[in-house]
Amino acid sequence: MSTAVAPEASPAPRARVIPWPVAASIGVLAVGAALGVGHLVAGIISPSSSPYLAVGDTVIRYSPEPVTEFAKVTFGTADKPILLGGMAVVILLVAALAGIASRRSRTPGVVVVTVLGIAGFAAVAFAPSFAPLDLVAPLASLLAGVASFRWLHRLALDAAADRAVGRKGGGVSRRNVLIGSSAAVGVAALASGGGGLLLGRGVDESRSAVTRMLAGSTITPAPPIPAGADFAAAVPGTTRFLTSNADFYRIDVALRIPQLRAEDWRLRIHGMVDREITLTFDDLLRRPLVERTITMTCVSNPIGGDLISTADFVGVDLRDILLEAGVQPGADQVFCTSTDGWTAGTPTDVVLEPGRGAMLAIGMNGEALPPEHGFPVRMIVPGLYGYVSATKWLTDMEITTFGRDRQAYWLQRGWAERGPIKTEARIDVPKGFSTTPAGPVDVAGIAWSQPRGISKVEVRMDGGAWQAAELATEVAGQTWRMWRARFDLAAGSHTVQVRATDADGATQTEQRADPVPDGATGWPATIFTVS
Ligand SMILES: Nc1nc2c(c(=O)[nH]1)N[C@H]1C(S)=C(S)[C@@H](COP(=O)(O)O)O[C@H]1N2
Ligand SMILES: [Mo]
Repeated sequence: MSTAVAPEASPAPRARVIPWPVAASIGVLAVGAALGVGHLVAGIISPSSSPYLAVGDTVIRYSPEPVTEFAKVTFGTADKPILLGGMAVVILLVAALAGIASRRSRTPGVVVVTVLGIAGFAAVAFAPSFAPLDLVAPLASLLAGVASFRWLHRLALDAAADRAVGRKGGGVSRRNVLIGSSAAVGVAALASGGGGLLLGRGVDESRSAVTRMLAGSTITPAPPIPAGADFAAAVPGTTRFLTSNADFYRIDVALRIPQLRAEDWRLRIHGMVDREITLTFDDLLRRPLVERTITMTCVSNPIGGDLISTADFVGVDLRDILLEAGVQPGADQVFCTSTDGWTAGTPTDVVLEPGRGAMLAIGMNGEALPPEHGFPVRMIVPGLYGYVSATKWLTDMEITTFGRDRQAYWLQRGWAERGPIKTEARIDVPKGFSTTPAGPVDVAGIAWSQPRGISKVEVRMDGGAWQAAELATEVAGQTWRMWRARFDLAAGSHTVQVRATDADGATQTEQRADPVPDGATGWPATIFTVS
């Protein structure tokens, strides 16, 4: 020591440098605290106001359509966890770099943490379902991030200064204060994030209660499914007629499944109606409950794809409700909004078609709707693709026109205004590029043309003559229908093709089309080998 001045009064300036691993940890801890606190406060006030989830939603919203389509097809339902996980890695990496850039001065770190906080703030503020109270969570998140960064940074500088002059200090060293404080921030970040997740749990109880209520209610049942409705027993690998809830395809843009209890649910029906109606869940239970077997289909389903499933849905008739509200002349769009801000526009004439069976569904395959399929209430219109009709977590229904500035989510992204389901078929067996032993070869699959139904399915092998497939017992026009055929084939490579004809005699087109803008078309083909 060449100086007589006390080290704490004037430490050598060069000595106050935070070692880089400590600096990186401070950045990560501060941003972790920001994310956790934001999630917790959002859990208390409004789950969708979590800045982390709002940023993820924004990324999806502004991703070009081919990117979201790619993610949907490649990762299926795992696309959101993968996005959120990737976001976490990127954010924490940025946080670590911000920490390292702040080894001497806290300014770079404070700036980066603030910019991240503002990004979360903006994502919440510009979310489609924004309400002013939603700003509390991102604000708390920003403050928690900046405050923890400044606090830990100061402690780290102190500890660095001590280390530079080799001071051990009596009692609690400033190094230990830093370690203890860092641990506290880390634990608080994890606990608040976890607390935010737990706050959605009241919904589980609400769902169990609805399942019990449905079991005790009088429901007009759907006609029983005949034994011959599928070939699942006879031809292994083919589709079962009813899809279990766990296997039912899922498509939505919700990062976090909306947490809405049945007792808190309201549906406001307004706009071009004679009488505005607000329905509670109890109101629905007091109406006649019907069960309908319906095959739902996603417009994004590629030829041969599996975005199609069938279930027994229980709910109330939507046509009756709209007749009570009194739809005014010219109102050609039923514009629906879900709690997460997603929207769909359904043609009014289809909803009001007497035999169509449009419904507000509350039950699915003998239980309350699963959360991911829209608990507590969703809409279903047989014969329309989901994006124009099947709003999950439905809370608002505005009767309006397509012409006004009410443009639904996927319309803004280039998909068609009306989404009638196209007549299509799929080959389930044999699987593409599989090898089948010589002998009779079963070819089987599904065909659909909701709400008309299927009258004929034809199959041809290696470009030969079309021959009629055997059809399973028809269940209803608004469900799929299974088919099968048997061929004696020589060893070698074969290509089988299929085409379906609807109840009106129209055969599905051979013309290949992508799902965008109104559903894929073309005759499916499967190449396989007989050994
Ligand atoms: N709230 C909400 N409802 C939604 C969607 C959505 O993204 N958000 N996606 C729609 C689409 S595109 C389809 S195909 C169906 C799928 O319903 P499912 O996930 O229950 O199979 O839900 C529709 N309802
Ligand atoms: Mo869809």
